[in-house]
Amino acid sequence: MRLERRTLASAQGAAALAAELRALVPAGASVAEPVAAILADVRERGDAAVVELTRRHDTGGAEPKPLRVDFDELEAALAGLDPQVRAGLEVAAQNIGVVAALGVDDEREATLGHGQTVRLREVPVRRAAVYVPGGRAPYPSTVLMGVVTAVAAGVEEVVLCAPPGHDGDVHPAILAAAELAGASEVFRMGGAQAVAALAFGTETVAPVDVIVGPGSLWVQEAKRQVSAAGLVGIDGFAGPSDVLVVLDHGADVRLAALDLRAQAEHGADSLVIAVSPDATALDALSDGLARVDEPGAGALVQTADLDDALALANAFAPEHLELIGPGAEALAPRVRNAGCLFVGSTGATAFGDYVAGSNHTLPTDGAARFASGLSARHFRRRMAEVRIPDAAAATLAPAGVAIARAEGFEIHAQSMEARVPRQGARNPPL
Ligand code: HSO
Ligand code: ZN
Repeated sequence: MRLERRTLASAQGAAALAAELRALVPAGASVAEPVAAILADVRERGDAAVVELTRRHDTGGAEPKPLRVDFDELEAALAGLDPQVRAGLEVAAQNIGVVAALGVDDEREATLGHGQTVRLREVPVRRAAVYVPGGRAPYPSTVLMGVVTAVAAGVEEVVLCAPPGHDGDVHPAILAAAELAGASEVFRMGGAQAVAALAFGTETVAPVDVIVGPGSLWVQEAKRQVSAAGLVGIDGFAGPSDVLVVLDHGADVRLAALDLRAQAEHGADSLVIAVSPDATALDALSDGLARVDEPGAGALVQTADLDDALALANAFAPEHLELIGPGAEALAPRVRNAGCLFVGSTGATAFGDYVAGSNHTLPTDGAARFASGLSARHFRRRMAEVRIPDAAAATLAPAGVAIARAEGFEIHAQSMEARVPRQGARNPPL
């Protein structure tokens, strides 16, 4: 692992150092143009384009199996799953479901001073898709994070898609997890072509309202383009994964080292950072991590105190933030920007990756300043439902009419006035 040493002299330098740390993982080249071409191709040629691109990019030229996975294939995959893995996934699904249900807000209603009622209703989208990468390793846990959350949000049709490998099929662990989580349809497709099929629809794939989930730069760019085109909602842009661990004096360095290595297991573009006022802890980390095999890059940052460590954490807005050591609990309420916050020495990020119940599809690349981890809210929208009794119309109209006329909208004004009940008179005819 490549770990650089840095010092943060004062909290004022936090933003600049955070930017420098982000730059340790170089950004990928833009794929906007080729992705736009794939989107256009799938929009025009549907299934045929998806299958052709799958053959070219995913199956190494081999004929892919049919786009839609049959129900009995899903059942067989679940039946064939190692019982211990299945038991683990069941624990995970149960916990993810409980937390996802917290994201379903109660309806709220206000009766306002003029007598009208405005109810804020929440409705799930009808059909949503969860994208799961194929790549080096299949992540059944990511299937659960998306599908269980969508189901808990009340989505009627939850579609899962994942690219097939050279055998033409999706990894059985992904199929098993999809079945366990209650996906209604599974498609063998990946990359930008999968996102295109989900957004535009093809002969086999009905279009969806929302697409969530991690994936390659191509998948993320495709999601960005179809969302910018106003076709679907998305969860966000998933970049390289990161962790930042804040160690107080007396923190267990061995545990911190394991969590940094666990993050680095995700590959060469993962970013790992330890921040501490304790130079001895950082020295120990430096020694311990110099010889480990995991690829990742990152830094060990010394700060004057825990306050400065927190300033750096908030400026960096990590995907995963761990606070370990005696000062962790007191620091926690002051964290503003993190995808998911793990408080205390037992709070390994790995628990959150699998079984804690919190979601592991999180904002990366500093997006934790403004974005949230995947939750039921990504699958639900809010709308106001308005009722205006006659008496409210009478008292609201003068206010509304004045604004409408000031904006030059005479018919808006009349539309409100026409709702004001008149004593003994009828509304004028059309
Ligand atoms: N740490 C990853 C999630 C994951 N870890 C899946 C293992 N499997 C992104 O939060
Ligand atoms: Zn992980």
